[in-house]
Amino acid sequence: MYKKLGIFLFSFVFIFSACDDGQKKDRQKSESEQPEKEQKKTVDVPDFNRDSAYSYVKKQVDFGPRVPGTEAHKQCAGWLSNKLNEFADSVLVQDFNTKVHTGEIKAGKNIIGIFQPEKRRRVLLCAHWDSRPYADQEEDPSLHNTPIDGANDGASGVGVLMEIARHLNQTQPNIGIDIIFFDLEDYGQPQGKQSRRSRKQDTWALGSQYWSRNPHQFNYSANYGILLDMVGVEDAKFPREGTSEYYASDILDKVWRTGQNLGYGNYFVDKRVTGILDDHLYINQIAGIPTIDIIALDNTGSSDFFEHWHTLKDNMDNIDSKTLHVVGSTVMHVIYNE
Ligand code: AHN
Ligand code: ZN
Repeated sequence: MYKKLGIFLFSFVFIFSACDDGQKKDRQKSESEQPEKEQKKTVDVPDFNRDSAYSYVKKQVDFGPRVPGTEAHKQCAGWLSNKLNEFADSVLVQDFNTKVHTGEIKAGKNIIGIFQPEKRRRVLLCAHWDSRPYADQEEDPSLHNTPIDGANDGASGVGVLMEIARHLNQTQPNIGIDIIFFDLEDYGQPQGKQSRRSRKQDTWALGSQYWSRNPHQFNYSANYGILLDMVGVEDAKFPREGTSEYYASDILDKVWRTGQNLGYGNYFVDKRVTGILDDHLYINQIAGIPTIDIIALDNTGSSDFFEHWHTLKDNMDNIDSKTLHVVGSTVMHVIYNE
């Protein structure tokens, strides 16, 4: 028990209270005094800036592959926590050690930004920030041990959330938001070669598994969660993914309806596909927070991942800021309307 607490280390990067609390309270008061009709008026949602989001994606990729244990990973963690701290009320870095599929122990960092901690109603937004150590979907086997840029697979979701964080600092929604950048999502066991007996369980999403068992606050809960994964390719198709449908179909409905009403029906498609093992699985199963995954699959409409998944072509050449905007503005419309 104490041992467990012992490794549950938080480094408080900074806690600062530069927020104009007084002003915030006045704003809330005047809102609640408005007649009911007025309150139902559609709210002004700040404009998600696609160039800003793109620059946050590029910044991460410029560090090099963010593979746990490397200098690029360390440098990027520093940038992410400092940047998030410019926007959030506080940032926590949850350090943990975990065994990966090779049997090695790796150090990971989940980076958590907390906005309006006083609010009881909360939404969790998350993405993974590590990148895969293996380009194991390359045709040429000699490339299978090369780490990938993970521009789409990893950096895109984090870039969108960082841009949302920038707005949360300027315009507060009625709910609290927690943003988590999970580490060690993509260290999963490569498929194929091994026999069935040596195939290991639960080798993906290690940061979210850790956090789901050890949330950053005692008794932490959120009303629901939204995971972003691979949200940066041109003409992305986001299907209704099975794990999300099983645990949180009402949230899926709400987000898809919002995207479709904004004119993004070509992205938020009503096609249902089988469940994917991703960070949200453990948030649903262990933390008990209904959480959906906005995840791009192959845009031909099959249920495979996008074309360059786990290859060296998952780089900035294949990031489209229009898709970042589609996802970012949809999520912003959802949270500013809560
Ligand atoms: C599996 O391949 C079982 N899950 C992949 C989840 C993932 C990897 N998301 C991004 N990279
Ligand atoms: Zn991946």
